[in-house]
Amino acid sequence: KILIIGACGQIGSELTHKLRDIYGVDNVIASDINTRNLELVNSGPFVILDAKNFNAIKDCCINNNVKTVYLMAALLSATGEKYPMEAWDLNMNSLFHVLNLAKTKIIDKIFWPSSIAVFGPTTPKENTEQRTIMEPSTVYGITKQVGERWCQYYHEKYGVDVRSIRYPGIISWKTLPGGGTTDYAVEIYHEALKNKTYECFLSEETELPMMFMDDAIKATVDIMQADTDAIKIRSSYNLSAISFTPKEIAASIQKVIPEFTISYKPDYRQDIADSWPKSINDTPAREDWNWKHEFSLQDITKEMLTQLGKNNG
Ligand code: VAH
Repeated sequence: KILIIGACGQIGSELTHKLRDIYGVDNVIASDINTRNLELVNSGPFVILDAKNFNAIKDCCINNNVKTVYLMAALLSATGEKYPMEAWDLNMNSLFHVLNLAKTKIIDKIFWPSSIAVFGPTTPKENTEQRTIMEPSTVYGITKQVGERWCQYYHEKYGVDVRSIRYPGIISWKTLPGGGTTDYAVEIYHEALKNKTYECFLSEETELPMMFMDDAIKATVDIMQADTDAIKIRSSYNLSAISFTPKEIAASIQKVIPEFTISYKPDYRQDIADSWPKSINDTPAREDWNWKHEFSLQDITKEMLTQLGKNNG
């Protein structure tokens, strides 16, 4: 069976539905620290699980014959700057717990998300390579860089089959993101429909790598279904789709909602965004396990406004 830790989150909730479509509802156990996402909680097997509690995760895996774990729980970049020690505690200890369950053969396979946040201000910002300077300046980025090192170590030393992707900013409409710097790219659609205006917490020229949720979920499923010898990188794969600035996403919205306006009021998240790449080179993922993205910014804007428009009646 499959266990998803952090299933109530932005990616976890959609990943749960996708994995249930593929493997069957009863074969995918969703878990989270609380039941904040009732749609998800009521959609199939769900357990309350603290990602920091090794014995709780171990018992859940043994009692339910779980062999694959998707660890989607983490404090993201903006929250991590407010609560550094909590971010270190959750992001690192949850990873150690699942790596150790795999080392002791209680589980067989792990998916663990990394992020473009592993790159820092000294990383070349255009077409950022898979292997390059990595001096992350956020707590979240530090946890992801160190986490990648541990994943590769456990694979090489103990044969653990852990697979990882450096997600860019993810845009989706089903579940709100929480505590991310790229969250502006989700908020803007909600505000465009509700108020026809948005005050952006990043400056208009802040270019960041982004991806629609459907592409991110496809990549997650694809890397986990790939033959193990196709996975040549056991730290984490760069993954790319598109890059855009707040100015560009606003323009794509104005094509649909001409009266939409945007203003800019950068806050503490501007420094985080400025430390990240503008675009990512994901050639290894495209070569090793045939990754390719599908959604353009125009596709994303159409899908977001259509789906959110339906939700708002
Ligand atoms: C964040 N959405 O903003 C996450 C992600 C690359 C961004 O890691 O922290």
